[in-house]
Amino acid sequence: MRNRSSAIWRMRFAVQVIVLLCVPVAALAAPADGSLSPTNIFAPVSTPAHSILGLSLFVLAVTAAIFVIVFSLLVYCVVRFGKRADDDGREPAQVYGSNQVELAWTVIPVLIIVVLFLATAQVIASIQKAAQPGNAIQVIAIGHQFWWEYRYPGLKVVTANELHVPVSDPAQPTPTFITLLSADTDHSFWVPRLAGKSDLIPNHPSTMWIDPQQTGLYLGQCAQYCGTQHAKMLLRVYVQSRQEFDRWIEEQSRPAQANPAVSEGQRIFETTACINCHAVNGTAADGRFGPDLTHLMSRETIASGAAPNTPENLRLWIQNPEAIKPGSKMPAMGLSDHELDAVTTYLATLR
Ligand code: HEC
Ligand SMILES: [Cu+2]
Repeated sequence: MRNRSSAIWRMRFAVQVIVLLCVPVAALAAPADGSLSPTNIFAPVSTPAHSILGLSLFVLAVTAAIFVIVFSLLVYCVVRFGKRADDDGREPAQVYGSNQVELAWTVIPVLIIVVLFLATAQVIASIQKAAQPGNAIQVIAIGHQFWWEYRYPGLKVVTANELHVPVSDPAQPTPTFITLLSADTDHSFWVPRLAGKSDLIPNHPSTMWIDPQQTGLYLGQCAQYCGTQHAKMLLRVYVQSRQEFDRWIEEQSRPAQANPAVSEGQRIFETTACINCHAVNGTAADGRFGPDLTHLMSRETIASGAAPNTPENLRLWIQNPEAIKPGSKMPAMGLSDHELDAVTTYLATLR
């Protein structure tokens, strides 16, 4: 009698363990409030991200099957062969060596690994060898500590931190091919809903591509530790309709408009070291160490997504970048309150 009740207890314990182990998987698959995280790897909108999700689900299915088989056998053994109340305390028969069993547990895992390897290699190859159509958008992305520079070669557009690309109709794809470069150390471009991670390595250009099929804002994050402010090196990709994108390109390719009302701020900007690091197209400022500011106000955020682009944040940033991004590569320039106001007012005209 005691035997049976202890077996039932063990069985119940095993079931509880299995249920507990399943909770994180269920939580991953379905967020409680039903909303989608902007970086959700389960909601791809671009071909490379779709292939990667398909592969992940395949790997998950294979490993889940292995888990269920191994765990069931384990539970069976615990329940069936555990110590019993009427145990006579003698050592059970010891078995050494079995060619069949050893072959089975060597060959089967090797086969599983080969299948996983081939599936992965196939996805990598299909993404990497995708041909670049003539109408593809070209972007050069340059990783800097701790911000992103984007250049549209041939279009005279240079911007920072907020990448704009056109939506790609699957019937007539207009993918964006991105050449990845680095100005200093390793970074990694990762916008999970659009594509897998691709590293930006100094002196080693690489390419990736996306063909987002839905307009919207897609977020990401530098995925390779690159220094103090790596965590605030955020990625923002704006996928726009073709008309909006063309309009954006047109606006971005214009030089900055001179505005006599803010000439004091412009003068301070141009006589302080700002222009050694920042460019404002159409003026004397042609620094390249920091973000291009020609159309600063067309961006929703500053400092690589670290803060919304409001006049207060701009002023605070120029006064003391450390207040927003400790360890950033922009120094506090020690401007007076009056100079700060004037420079901020000038920057606010750069639309
Ligand atoms: C030594 C080079 C350097 C100097 C000098 C410098 N900056 Fe910067 N600036 C940077 C860098 C680098 C960043 C990017 C910081 C980051 O996001 O990590 C930046 C970011 C900015 C941004 C935010 C741009 C964006 O889109 O995120 C503004 C605005 C700005 N600087 C204004 C100024 C002004 C005004 C001055 C002069 C008072 C100045 N900077 C002087 C290097 C410099
Ligand atoms: Cu980085």
